[in-house]
Amino acid sequence: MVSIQERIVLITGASSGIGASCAKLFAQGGAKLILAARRLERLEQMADSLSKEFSSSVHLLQLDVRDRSQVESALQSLPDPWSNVDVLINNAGLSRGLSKLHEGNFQDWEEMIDTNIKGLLYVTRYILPGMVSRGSGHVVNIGSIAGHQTYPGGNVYCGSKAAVRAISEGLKQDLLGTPVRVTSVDPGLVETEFSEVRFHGDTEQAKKVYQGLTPLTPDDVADVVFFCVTRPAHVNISQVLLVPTDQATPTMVHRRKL
Ligand code: NDP
Ligand code: 8X3
Repeated sequence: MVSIQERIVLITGASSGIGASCAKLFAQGGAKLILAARRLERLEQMADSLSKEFSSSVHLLQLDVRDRSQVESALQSLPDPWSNVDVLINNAGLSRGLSKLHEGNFQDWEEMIDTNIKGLLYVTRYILPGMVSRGSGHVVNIGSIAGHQTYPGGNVYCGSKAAVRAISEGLKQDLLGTPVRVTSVDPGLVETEFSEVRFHGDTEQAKKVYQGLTPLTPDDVADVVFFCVTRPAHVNISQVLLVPTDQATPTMVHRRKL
């Protein structure tokens, strides 16, 4: 395992779920963290607990990845000790709704496309040139099983994650010949705020998604991300599809009777 000590790790969507778990695991490994999300209070609480628990150095960015000029000014004005990002974890993302496409909501579509695809591209575009010119770096994109197989009502969300998958592949091709690595970590069902966001705050409907099965935890996904990042420099874990044992495909899940 290669040490992550003192390496600068930028995590988008660090205020919750998989991003928050990654922050904790990388902090434990001694990394210096740049944590980005829209909910600054959440990030402040995390920074506080990470610096108490692991004496971590943390730099916070209140950032909406959908806003290109915001992304540009935040990432191009990173203070000196933070400007050479070693690891970028493109995790910020969301689903909205589960409607049939012909009944879909335009605002939901735009939110998903703007966050999951365009936001990921904006952040990557501003961070990657530094990695290429310094000759080191690692980009981890959080995709999804939904980028491999589409499910009913998943239309635009699945499309956005299929785009992430294609973008990860394209990045690998474009970076060939440089030492910069690209990994796509594609989980199945993970119990986070994801379903609550998908169902616009309907917690009952969200709970049903995980009822009777044992989903992945955000820590399970963070473990995989950490593993990929800490391989020796000549090893690139290109893609990982991880699902709960109770899940075979997006729609085939094993639920126990409650
Ligand atoms: P959460 O809802 O718990 O976390 C999503 C994170 O993304 C939050 O920190 C949120 O922060 C951030 N985010 C959302 N929109 C924006 C934005 N416009 N700008 C900046 N940050 C944003 O869900 P998960 O942890 O589950 O999701 C993380 C990633 O994992 C997503 O890309 C998701 O698609 C993917 N994924 C999730 C799976 C699951 O079953 N949960 C399975 C497969 C993939 P804030 O609201 O503060 O901005
Ligand atoms: C999240 C996985 O299948 O619940 O990306 O949409 S799924």
